[in-house]
Amino acid sequence: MFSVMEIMTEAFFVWGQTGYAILKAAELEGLEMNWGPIDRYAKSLIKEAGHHIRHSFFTGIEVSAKSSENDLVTNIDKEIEQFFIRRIRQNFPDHRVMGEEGFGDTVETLEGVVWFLDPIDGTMNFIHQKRNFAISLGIYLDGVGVLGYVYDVMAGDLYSAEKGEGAYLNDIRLLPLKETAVEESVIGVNASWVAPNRYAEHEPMIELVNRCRGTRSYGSAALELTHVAAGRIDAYLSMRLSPWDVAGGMVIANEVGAVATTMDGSALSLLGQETFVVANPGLHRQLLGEFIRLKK
Ligand code: 2AM
Ligand code: CA
Repeated sequence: MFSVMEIMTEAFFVWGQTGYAILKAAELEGLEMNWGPIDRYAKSLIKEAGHHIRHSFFTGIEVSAKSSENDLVTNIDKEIEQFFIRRIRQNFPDHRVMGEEGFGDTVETLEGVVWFLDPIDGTMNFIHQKRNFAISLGIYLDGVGVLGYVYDVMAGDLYSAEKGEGAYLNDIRLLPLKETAVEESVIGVNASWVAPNRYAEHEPMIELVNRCRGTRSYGSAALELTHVAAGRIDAYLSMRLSPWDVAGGMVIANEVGAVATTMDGSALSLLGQETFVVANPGLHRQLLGEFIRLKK
């Protein structure tokens, strides 16, 4: 049974600005924000965008370099971001969007509702493998993650979560994480961070790689977060991720009891590039205590 608020909010998708006025009036009357209709709308946008991405393999993909030869973007990344932003602005004019390709808003504070969007997380996989990439979307209210989505486009798997309501892979609820010691853990880590790098001492990372049960590297932070949430790997760490890489996946991982922080143990600011580590609570503590030594 739909609540009055849900019916009014749904109407707003159909009536555009008129519906928006109704929604604002309802908010002003002190009704609590109901995320159900936004959740359904976000899922429908993601599915439509996924269809467009899969179709792009038949129509052609133009690749260009951004900051370096290894930092790639395609016309599809840009088109998908513009598709989301057009729809979000049409239906939620007072929400802001932070997107990787720069078509969204310049977000310097997290007040209100912010959508963090990576239209294609794992662009290199998209280009080279034609799989193992995702649409990543997180919807935050005043800096708190409320809705999170990671859509594995080629597998057709949608990971989603609403704060306090559990995390799902399609219709299947994900189970709470189990604690694991390093010796019985599979760690998601890119080889770059085991080689000398400017962010963290690599010697303890070598020890981590030697002591853990195994390592994996999937090339999409959003998907690696879902692998942690689904218990396929026990931790994922990276020295440099952007808010749109992790915002959606963090809502999902939080719902199964994972801890996600920067490598110095603080909450992510979600306002710029940061170090990142996510794991079950005990392993997270062990990683920070024994294996991560940040350079000054
Ligand atoms: P992307 O594909 O959206 O660029 C690869 O290991 C992971 O790190 C991907 O999630 C990738 O996201 C992200 N990534 C790659 N280069 C990055 C950079 N310069 N800053 C932040 N994240 C980056
Ligand atoms: Ca991207």
